[in-house]
Amino acid sequence: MDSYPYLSQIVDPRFLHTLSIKELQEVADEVRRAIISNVSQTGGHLSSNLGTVELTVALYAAYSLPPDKVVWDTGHQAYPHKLLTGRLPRFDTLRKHKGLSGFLKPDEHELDAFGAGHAGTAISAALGFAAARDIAGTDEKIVAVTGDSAICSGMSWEALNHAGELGTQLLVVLNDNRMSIAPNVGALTQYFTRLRSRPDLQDIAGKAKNLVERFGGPVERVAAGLRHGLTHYFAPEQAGTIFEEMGFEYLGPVDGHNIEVMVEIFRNTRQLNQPVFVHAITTKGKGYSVAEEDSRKWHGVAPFNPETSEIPTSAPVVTYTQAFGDAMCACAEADPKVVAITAAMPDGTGLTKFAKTFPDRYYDTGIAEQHAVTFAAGLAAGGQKPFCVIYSTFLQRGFDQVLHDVCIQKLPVRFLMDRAGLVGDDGPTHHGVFDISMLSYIPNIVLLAPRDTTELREMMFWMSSYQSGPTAVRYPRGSGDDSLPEARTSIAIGKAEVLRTGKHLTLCAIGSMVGPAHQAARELAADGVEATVINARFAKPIDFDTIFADAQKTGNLILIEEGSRIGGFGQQVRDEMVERGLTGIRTQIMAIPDHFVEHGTQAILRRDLGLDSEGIKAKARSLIETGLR
Ligand SMILES: Cc1ncc(C[n+]2csc(CCOP(=O)(O)OP(=O)(O)O)c2C)c(N)n1
Repeated sequence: MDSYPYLSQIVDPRFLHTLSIKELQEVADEVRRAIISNVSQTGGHLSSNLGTVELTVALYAAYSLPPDKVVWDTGHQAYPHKLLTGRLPRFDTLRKHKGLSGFLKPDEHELDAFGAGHAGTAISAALGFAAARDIAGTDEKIVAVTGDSAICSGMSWEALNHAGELGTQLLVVLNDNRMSIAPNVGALTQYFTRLRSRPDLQDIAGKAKNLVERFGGPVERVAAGLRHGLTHYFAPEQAGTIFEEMGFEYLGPVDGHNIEVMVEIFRNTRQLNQPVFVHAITTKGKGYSVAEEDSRKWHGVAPFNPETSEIPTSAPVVTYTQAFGDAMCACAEADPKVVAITAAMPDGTGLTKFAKTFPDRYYDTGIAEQHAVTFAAGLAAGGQKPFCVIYSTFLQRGFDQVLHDVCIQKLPVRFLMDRAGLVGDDGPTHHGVFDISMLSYIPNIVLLAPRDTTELREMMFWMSSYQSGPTAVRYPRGSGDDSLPEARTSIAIGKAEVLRTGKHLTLCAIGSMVGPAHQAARELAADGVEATVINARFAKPIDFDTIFADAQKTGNLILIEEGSRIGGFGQQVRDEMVERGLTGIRTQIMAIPDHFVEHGTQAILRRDLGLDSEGIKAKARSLIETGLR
C-alpha cells in the first residue's frame, strides 16, 4: 500500500477534485502501476485499461461521483474506475472466485452505475439514466464512455439517434484507440481516421469553454440535430461531424492522455445541458511498451512476468478453438462455397488462419452480431455456405435474427458457438449456458455438441454438407478430453453414440460433459457399478429411442449437460419420457440451475455445480442407493 500513496487513500473519487494537475498525474502513474502489477498476477484485460488511465482520472477530477453517473461500455476497460472508487485493497482478488469481477457490477460497488460485459450498451443505458433524472427533476450529470469498436454496434447508433432527439444532458466519451481486440474494421473506423486528421480543431479546451459561454445553463430540449440539416453528412473536411448532425456538440479529437487538457474539457462539458460528444484519442497498452506494440496479444492476458513480459505457455494441448480453426480451413479447401463470418473476434474464435488463407471468403462485421447473423442468412439465400462463428454468449444478441431470418426460412447457415458452457473468470456475462435452451425451441434448426475436438471436426464436415436447414454446434472453452475411446461411429442426424454399456445405470451426457461422464463410469466400474455412457451428440433432434432403450434396461437415468436446466437437454428428454408414458425409470438431471453463475475458474465452477466426474459419481451413487437391478 505504501507504494500507492494517493490510491491507498482514495475511497471517494471526489477526492480528486482537491488535487492539482501534477498530483493527478501522480495518481495516474499509481493507477497504471497498480494495473500492471496486479494483472501480471491475476491475468485480465491489460491493454484496454492502460489506455483509459488518464481519461478516467481527468473525468473523475471534473465530474462528481456521486451524484453523477458514468456508464462504461463493456466494462473491460474500467479497472482505473475500480481503483479510483476504493477497490485497491481487494484488487488482488480481481477475476478470482468470490473476488472482484473483471467487469462492472452494481452489487459490487454503488458507483458501478450499470453492469455489462457485452459491448454496445453504454449509450442506451446512460440515456435511460438521463431520462430518469429528467423525470425526477434532479440535476446529476450522466456520462457514457464507449470504445471505437463498441460504438460501431447497432445499439450504439440506436442510442445516439434517440439521444439527439431527446436533446437532454448526456456526455458521450469516445475512447478511440483505433483497435477493437483485433484492428477495428468498417467504414466508421475510416471516418474516425478522417476525423483524427482534422487540422482545424486543435484548441478543444478553448472550444469547450466557448460552448459554455454560448450554451451554459439550461437549453431548450429540441432535436438539436436538425440545427445543421443533413447536408454535411460524412464530409468532415468541410462540415460538422456526423455527431453534430445527430444533435451532439462534438469536441475532438483530443489527446486522451493529456490530463490537463482533458480536465479542462470535462470541467466545461459538465456545465452543458445538452448532448455532448468528446472524441478522445488514446493508445491501447499505454505505458507498458510490449502492450503498446502488440495490444492485440495483450488485450486479455494470463498472468505474466511484469519485468520480462513473459507469458508462461501451458502444455501444448489442442483446444477446441484451434481444432475449429484447422477444420474451418479444411472445410473451405474442400468446398469453394464455404465462407466464414466473425463479429469482431477473429483471434478468439480461431479464424485468424482462415482470414489469411481465404481473405475473399472471410468477413469481420465488427461488434455487430445481429447483422452478422442476417448477413449470413443472405449469404445462404444467395447460394453460399456460411459458417457464422460467434461465441455462445454473444449469439444471444442475434436471437431474433436466428429465429426470424434464418430458421423460419430454413436457410442453411452454420452457427459455430465457441465458449459454450462455463467460461471461467469472465463470469456471468460471458458464460455460454443458454444456447441449448435458446435454440432448442426454434423449429428447423439442428443443434450439435461434440464430445472432443476430433468430433468437432467431423461435425463441421457434416454441417458443411447439410443443406436442408440451419445447424449450430456448441463447444467449450479449453481443450477436449483425450481419454475417450478413439473408435467412432460417423455422424448421422439425430443419432447418439453409445460409448460403453452397463446394466446398472445410464449416463447420457452431451458435449463437454461426455468426458466427465465416461470417467465417472470408469471409476464406478471399479466399485462394481456398471454404467452405460451415451454421447448424445444432438440436442436437437434428440435420439430418444437410444436413450430410452438403455434406460428401460437399467432403470436409472442421469442426463448431464453444461447448460441451463430450464429448457435444456435433460428437461426435453424427461418431457418426452412423460409423453411416451414411460414409467419405472428413476431420472435425474444435472445442469445449471436457474441462477447466474459467478466468476471463477472453470474447474471450481464445475465442481461447485457437480458438473464433473466426482459430482456425477456422487449423483449416480445417490440414485442407485435405493437398489440396483
Ligand atoms: C456483443 C459483444 N461482442 C463481442 C464482444 C467481445 N469484445 C470484448 S471487448 C471487444 C473490443 C472492444 O473494443 P473497443 O470498444 O474499441 O474498446 P477497447 O478494448 O479498444 O477499449 C470485443 C469485440 C463483447 N464484449 N460483446
